[in-house]
Amino acid sequence: MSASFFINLLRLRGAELVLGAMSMDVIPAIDLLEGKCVRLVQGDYARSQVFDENPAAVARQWVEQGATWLHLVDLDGAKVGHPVNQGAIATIVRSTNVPVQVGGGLRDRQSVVDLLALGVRRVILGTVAVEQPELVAQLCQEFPGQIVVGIDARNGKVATRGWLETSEVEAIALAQQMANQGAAAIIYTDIYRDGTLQGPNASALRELAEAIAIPVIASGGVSSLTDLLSLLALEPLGVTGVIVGRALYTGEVSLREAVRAIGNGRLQDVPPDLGSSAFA
Ligand code: AMZ
Repeated sequence: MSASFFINLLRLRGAELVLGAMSMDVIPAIDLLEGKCVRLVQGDYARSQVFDENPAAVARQWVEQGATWLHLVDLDGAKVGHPVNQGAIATIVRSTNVPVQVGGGLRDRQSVVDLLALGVRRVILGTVAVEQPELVAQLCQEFPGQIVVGIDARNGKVATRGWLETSEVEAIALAQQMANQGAAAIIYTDIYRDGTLQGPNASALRELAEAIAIPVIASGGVSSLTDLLSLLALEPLGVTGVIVGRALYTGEVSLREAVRAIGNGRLQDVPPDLGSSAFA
């Protein structure tokens, strides 16, 4: 076997490593209200719009179009304080083959255990991170890698209980505390931007990502491929994914294009010298 064979093999492995290390998850959001797939504007339950009566069909469509994760929110659950849409969630988990993360109404250990037993890969805790941080610490120990904290901010302060309340807790301080307690990642949502197609809050995301060493997933406001590309500047700081909602449902963003632009196997990461010689 020639030396050039091994050199080319090494180059390919290098490319794989680069591709593996540098890819941002584009995560479609499926918000569930009364078993249907809806979108709200700025989290306002009075401004809900039904996009599809069959969330499992929506989930399958996103997977077909290249989703590597799905983000599910039990909006009824977030409002009333316990899971409500488990039926729809179970159907989605059963009928898709990508990992699913779920938040909304998980306020005690049993709700978390029950969702994980359905095959949900990661759970998202919001309100309890503010109200019972010690429960989050316990759950992080019990389910390492599976507890993600959702920090939903209004002017830098954390909102809770379906975003119907705003606490005095600073988003950054809470993120640092949760990172120290073992959270696998922080999902940061800018409430004023959510469902409004105004673009993500890049400065808040930068500040957050610089303050913690665990991955940050951006959420809220994505309106275009340009918005998604702009997030790549934050990737070296640890922004590893982005949740997209309304823009996918209105067609402003094509999931396939988004994945091709910033997701797994994106073209800009192939090293320039990995030309035809490597494949000869
Ligand atoms: O849109 C809303 N009003 C809303 C929403 N999307 N309220 C809560 N949530 C989501 C959070 C997080 O993923 O973004 O529910 C989860 C937090 O729920 P809880 O019950 O833990 O606070």
